[in-house]
Amino acid sequence: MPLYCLHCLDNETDGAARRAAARPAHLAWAADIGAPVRMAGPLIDSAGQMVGSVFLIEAESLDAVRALHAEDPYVLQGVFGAVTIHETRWAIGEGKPPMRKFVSGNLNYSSWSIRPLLALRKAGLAVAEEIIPLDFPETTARLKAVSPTAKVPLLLWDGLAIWESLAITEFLAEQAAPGTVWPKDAARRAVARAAASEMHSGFAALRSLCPMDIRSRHPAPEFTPALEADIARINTLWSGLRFVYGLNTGEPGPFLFGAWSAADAFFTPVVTRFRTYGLPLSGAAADYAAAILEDPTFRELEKQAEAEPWWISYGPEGRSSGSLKPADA
Ligand SMILES: N[C@@H](CCC(=O)N[C@@H](CS)C(=O)NCC(=O)O)C(=O)O
Repeated sequence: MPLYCLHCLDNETDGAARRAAARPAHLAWAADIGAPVRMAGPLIDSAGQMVGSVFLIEAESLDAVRALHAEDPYVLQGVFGAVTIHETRWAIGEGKPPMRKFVSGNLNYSSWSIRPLLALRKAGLAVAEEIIPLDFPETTARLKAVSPTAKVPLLLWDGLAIWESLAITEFLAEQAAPGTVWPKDAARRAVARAAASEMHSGFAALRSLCPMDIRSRHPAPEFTPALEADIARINTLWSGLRFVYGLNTGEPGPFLFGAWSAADAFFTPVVTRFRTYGLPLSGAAADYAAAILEDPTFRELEKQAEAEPWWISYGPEGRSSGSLKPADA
């Protein structure tokens, strides 16, 4: 929320008298104000007299803060002479509110966004979430305004902007309790990172032929050799990891490394693609996919994806523009 500084000097004729008369009403108004007042107090001259007021107020816009100021009993009673209002930023000082925000695309479609978002939610870190719907006319401008790559996901953490899903996930792991994002055990952690990296840089055929669309079901695309190779590798990888790590002691659970880890976050969009396009999975890989789809953190995200008002349809040329209704509605 933008922060505004209001610098208000009393009128030189009778400002002091008007201030004294309006003060109780002004203090009651200030205590009751809806918008967050980050700071308010008098301006004091060298003789110790109140000669004005200063405010730091969070508001949606300059117009919103002006409207608020117009209701101040000091304004209504003609206390002020010169008033300036400027937007400001809290760069230094104890009152600086933490600015932690995760910016994603629509949860239904933005597979790169939901990977670190799952890690963020699993870690339970206090970070606000914002969605920039993809493929609308204003999308690129909105992305460029916040992200150096004009892509999501993006993590804003106080003064830091972190892009790239894998880098965000690693940063979150450093903030979270050990074992919440990556496995505690060093060997498992190393292999979990390898699996997540393989996903981050691979499976191009699956990704382009079967775009993520969590809430919908589509016919399977033509099985090209590259798509078949991706499907085979995923079956082998998931079954193999479940065999070696999943059934092992230490960090038990139904996920790739037993307990949930960021490797599962990276493969969750892949699991949903298998469901959306009815792609073949067998044995332990199928059990793993079922566990992901039943996971409460995924279920919550799925509910949000189902409720999203934004739609994108995919044709042979790729994505169409976004719309507020499904293309076949
Ligand atoms: N390598 C990046 C990929 C990010 C990416 O491609 N994000 C897509 C959405 S899933 C995006 O922001 N596209 C921009 C657009 O659609 O305008 C990552 O891992 O974060």
